[in-house]
Amino acid sequence: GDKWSTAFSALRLVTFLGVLLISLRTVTGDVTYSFSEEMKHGSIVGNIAKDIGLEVGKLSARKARIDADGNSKRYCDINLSTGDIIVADRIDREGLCGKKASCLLKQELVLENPLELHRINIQVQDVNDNSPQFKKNTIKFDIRESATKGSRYRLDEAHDADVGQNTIQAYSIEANENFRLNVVAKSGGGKYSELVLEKELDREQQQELAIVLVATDGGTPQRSGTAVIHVTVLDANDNAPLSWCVMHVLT
Ligand SMILES: *[C@@H]1O[C@H](CO)[C@@H](O)[C@H](O)[C@H]1NC(C)=O
Ligand SMILES: [Ca+2]
Ligand SMILES: [Ca+2]
Ligand SMILES: [Ca+2]
Repeated sequence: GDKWSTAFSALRLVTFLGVLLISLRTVTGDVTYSFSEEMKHGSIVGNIAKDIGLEVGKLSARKARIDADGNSKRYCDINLSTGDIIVADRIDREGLCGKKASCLLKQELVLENPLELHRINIQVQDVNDNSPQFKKNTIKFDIRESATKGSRYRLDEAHDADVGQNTIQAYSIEANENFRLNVVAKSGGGKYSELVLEKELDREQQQELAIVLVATDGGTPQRSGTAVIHVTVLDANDNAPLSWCVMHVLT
């Protein structure tokens, strides 16, 4: 009936407007480049004229320019005499994509007469520009000399803003008499480490220990970060009142 034909005309209008919008924003194929973050201003990402098959001489006449795609910033520029896409603003993978394994930066090439858009996808490659870092420079433990061999002490994790091989791959401690390091892989990815008591502590011999803890990434060149583990050895007698208390409650 009438309702149906009205609905049908409305649908046709919407479709028509949709087609009109699409044709106004003709996107003629994407161009994808793989490019490292942190390259200096003016570095060449690729040659867009060659990649879309447009004569370099036509770039100026068609007012070729780079626009940001969506709400991203404009990171690139075009050299109208060569057709090269060049870096115009710092591309920082960490700032753009954080811990995401893949980082895609979208820009757009705009040509006029007739209007034509080419999407430029830049797959931003990580560079090892961050070192592992511990939240605190010193990690403190008070350990009683009565602590038994095999006792474990979990250490703070270090953080590295890079991804993949460029993030933390290993932890180590400097050689010492009392402790070894155990590295534990977390179920959700990442690693933490713990001190394991290998030789029991003796307060008479040593009241304090300082052991350097190192976190290293797997980048080239490799980067590392350190923290110092301070162990204060407490007298075994210090826990006497506590065990007396426990005994007292138990009896
Ligand atoms: C464009 O490229 C030419 C040739 O490499 C160079 O001489 C010129 O300085 C470049 N222009 C810009 C704006 O980068
Ligand atoms: Ca960076
Ligand atoms: Ca990085
Ligand atoms: Ca790193």
